[in-house]
Amino acid sequence: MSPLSEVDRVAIVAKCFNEFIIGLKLEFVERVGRAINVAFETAQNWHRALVAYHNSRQGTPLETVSSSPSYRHSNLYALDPHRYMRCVHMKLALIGVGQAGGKVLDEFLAYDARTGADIVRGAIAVNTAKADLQGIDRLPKDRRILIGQSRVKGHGVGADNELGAEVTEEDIDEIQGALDSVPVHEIDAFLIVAGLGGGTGSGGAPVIANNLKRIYTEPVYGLGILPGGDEGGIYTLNAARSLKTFVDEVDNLMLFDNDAWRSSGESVEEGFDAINEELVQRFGVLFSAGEIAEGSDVAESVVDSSEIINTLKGGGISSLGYADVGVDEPERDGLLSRLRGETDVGIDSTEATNRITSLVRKATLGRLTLPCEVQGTERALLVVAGPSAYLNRKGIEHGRKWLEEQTGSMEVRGGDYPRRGEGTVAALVLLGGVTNVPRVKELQQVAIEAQQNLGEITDESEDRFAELMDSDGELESLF
Ligand SMILES: Nc1nc2c(ncn2[C@@H]2O[C@H](COP(=O)(O)OP(=O)(O)O)[C@@H](O)[C@H]2O)c(=O)[nH]1
Ligand SMILES: [Mg+2]
Repeated sequence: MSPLSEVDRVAIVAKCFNEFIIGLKLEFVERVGRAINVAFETAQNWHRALVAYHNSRQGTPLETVSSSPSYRHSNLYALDPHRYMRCVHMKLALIGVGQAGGKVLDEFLAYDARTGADIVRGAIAVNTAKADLQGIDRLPKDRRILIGQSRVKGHGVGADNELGAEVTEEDIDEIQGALDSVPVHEIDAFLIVAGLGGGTGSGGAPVIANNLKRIYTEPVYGLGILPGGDEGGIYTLNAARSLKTFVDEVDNLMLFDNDAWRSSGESVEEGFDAINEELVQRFGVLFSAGEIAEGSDVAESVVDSSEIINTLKGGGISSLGYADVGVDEPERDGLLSRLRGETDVGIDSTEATNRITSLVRKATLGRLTLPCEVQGTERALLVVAGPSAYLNRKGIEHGRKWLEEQTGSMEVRGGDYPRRGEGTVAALVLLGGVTNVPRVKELQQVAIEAQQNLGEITDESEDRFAELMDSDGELESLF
């Protein structure tokens, strides 16, 4: 970090004051108290954005910084009050491949609609099965791309992932054409979602990742769903082969294991709906962390998209943990109430600290999207979300340190995500680059056995069929 020059400091103060006045003017008509809050927060935010950007540029003069195209394309520009400080959170182009990919994509769109998170800046669904594409409610028709029509006539590839990969390759131009309408300058990353046990998603997702990596500079992430153990050998074999391929094509592969999330009792479809909600709640909190919506709280150390990108940077496989607890949302704790000393009324700070540390433990040691050993994780990110009065800095720091001990990693980031309206404090733990994953080892083992069995069964049944048709040379074919 380089120190700010005197000129820069003056420029920042001037700009902040300017925003303060604009904020005042904007809101004066409504209510003076709210105006001061908004102006104060705006100034704070912009100040933070400029200083952070200045530091990241290592001393580039501020004037050059604020007018340069790279600043305008940076996430921090999104904090600029002229854009009404809309977001520093992750903005994604989402590509759902196959049936599971399409349904999870749909659930992400539902999450955005419900919370106003605005994660998804572009979305397409790709499938070989026409019926599956029709089932995606929230995506416009022209964003649903049917591939492989000449080969499978809209009926899907069964669970043949080699065929899935082939037809995706053949129709890659059509997929690319649909992506041309995605505003790539607005996104931070691509996210390709697919179930790895089937045919289309399993085979197609790695092909699409490979293509995106060749064209764009933005990171390409995968979100892969592993099949349940009871789905059978073919699904396991598909998943193991797809996993091996997919992980090499993406910048990071986040995994969700259906086997660990199986819910009993319900039908498979209802079960999947419930699982998809759980899945999207986790990834939704992760990707919307850093969102600063109109009039929201301002935090001490807000997580932003660059921290997620850095945690995912080293590649490999990642897993997510999550835990939350209900709390009463306090009234807005803005400047006026702070001046009146009302900020923490009713919120005990020791209690807030303990709440957070216990949530971090629960999130890490409870059910992860991909069950794995936490020890040996290369990088981690802790996000604590909730009303800002509950986001106690000490708690977050304790949680982060604990996570450092548990993972043995030197690279554990932590921060808060102030948000209102959910009525919860939540801890989200992203384990980037997990190395000790018994489930993956098991999957490979079962897949190898399934592959051998399949080979033997094919050989055997060929023999048996030959025996069945054998007439000791007494009968001749017609031609
Ligand atoms: N979590 C989740 N998994 C699903 C869903 N639908 C299918 N799957 C899983 O995804 C795998 C692939 O199935 P599917 O997506 O239908 O295959 P595809 O259409 O050929 O890509 C299966 O092995 C299931 O485990 C879903 O809605 N949610
Ligand atoms: Mg299916």
